[in-house]
Amino acid sequence: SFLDYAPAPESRSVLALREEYGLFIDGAWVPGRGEPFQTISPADESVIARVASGNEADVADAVAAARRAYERVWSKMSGRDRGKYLFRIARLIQERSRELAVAESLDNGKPIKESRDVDVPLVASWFFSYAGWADKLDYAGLGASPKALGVAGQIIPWNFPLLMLAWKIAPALAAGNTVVLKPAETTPLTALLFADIVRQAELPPGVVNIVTGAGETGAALVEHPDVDKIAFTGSTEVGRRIARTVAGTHKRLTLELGGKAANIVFDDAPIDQAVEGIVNGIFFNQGHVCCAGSRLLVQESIHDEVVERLKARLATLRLGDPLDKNTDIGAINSREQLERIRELSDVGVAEGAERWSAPCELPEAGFWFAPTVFTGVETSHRIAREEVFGPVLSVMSFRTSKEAVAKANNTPYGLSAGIWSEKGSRILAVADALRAGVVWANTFNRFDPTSPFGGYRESGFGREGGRHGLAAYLTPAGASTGRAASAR
Ligand code: TXE
Repeated sequence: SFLDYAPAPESRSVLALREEYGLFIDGAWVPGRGEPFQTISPADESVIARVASGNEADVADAVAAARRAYERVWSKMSGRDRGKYLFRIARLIQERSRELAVAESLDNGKPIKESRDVDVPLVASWFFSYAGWADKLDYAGLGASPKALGVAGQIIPWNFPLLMLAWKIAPALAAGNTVVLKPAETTPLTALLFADIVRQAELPPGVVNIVTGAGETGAALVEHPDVDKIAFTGSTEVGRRIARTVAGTHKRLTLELGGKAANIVFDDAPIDQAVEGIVNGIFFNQGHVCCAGSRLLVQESIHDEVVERLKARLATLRLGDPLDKNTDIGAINSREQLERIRELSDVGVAEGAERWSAPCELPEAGFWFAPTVFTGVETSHRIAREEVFGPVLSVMSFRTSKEAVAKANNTPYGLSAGIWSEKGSRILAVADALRAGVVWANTFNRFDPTSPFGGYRESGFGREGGRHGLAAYLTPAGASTGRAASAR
């Protein structure tokens, strides 16, 4: 029957990978001066490729190339022409979508279903959306003829490697900036394939530069005096360090950091739909999602029923080979992250919460963690307060809307939240009272290039997406940028 139908898994043979990758600077591949590193598949720990590491001098070369490209070409080009390049990139991403999806799943460990149906289509939509903005900067909300900032330094994490690249590069280029981007050290592959796309699209050399490496490479980019803007997505700890470094300089800064989102289910919610939303909210991408619904708040009268249905649903999820089209739960991105998840999960048990893990067999090689649900969680428990960034859900209950809001807001973070209810008035009132940058109602983890995304408090500041995301790379006409001011 059709239920037995098992599509052939994707394979790395659709990729034409090189054994070694250099840095992409000024439109060309150059060797890095740092110690090269290997990028591995977290599903079986096999080596994918050797990747160059950029040191301070390499970062300086990349910034110089970006500055030249900005001054000589990109800032002189009309918005319409910049838009044409962005449209071209978007089309190339669509044409090469299968290859990009396989590369992403291989390097990151996420199920091919997700990279194929979520990540890569969103990447294309981000470039399409911002391509349309390139000749409409007057509508960015900063008055007529706003100006680009100059050279943007962009540092991204490993959970959505290509999508985070798109969130950073698309608005920056549309607004007329040039960029130096540093991918995360465990997932450089799709950024390197993107460099090929940049070449294929015949972007002027230096407009996009990709410098791979670890934290030190990122730090060199943050410290470089000729960078005008830093855009960072990653841990709160590194975000804080970057903010300190940038303080007192002319650099503009946006930070997108961690989260501990509440997913609130009221007793009038459509339960089947809510259970799917809870699963998607926390187990999508193995829970490596800054806006993951990691705290489930369920109204007391339906708590037991929701937990029971949730466990039954989790028992049906298939964990395994990220390239298998039937896989629902892939690999944890790195050994370090797996250790972090294990440690916090054990703390959960030690602090008195009840742990349940989905009954699935974990492969021997690679990094794996079964979908896990904690019940009996107290607001003081570490699993209720700290970002686990893995497939671990903490369940708590509440009686009234007021209590739900108080519990949801009881966190140092403020990135996202979800509400499940049939009552529109309740949804509006609760959404208004939640301190979160994004609130979903009867859905979760939905992204769109026209919606601003970003947080409050320790989740960072600034918005990405839509007009606000564009404005983050612009300055009003007449307002001199820090760099121009300091040059006078
Ligand atoms: O993050 P890092 P890690 C959270 C999540 C996770 C934890 C640690 O809770 O468990 O952070 O993850 C670069 N100057 N998030 O250690 O180190 C680094 O090379 C400049 C949430 O992987 O912040 C990588 O490119 N850059 C988050 C990027 O910063 C530096 C996504 C992120 O890595 C640097 C990722 C430095 N001093 C983790 N040190 C989210 N918001 O989605 C490192 N980097």
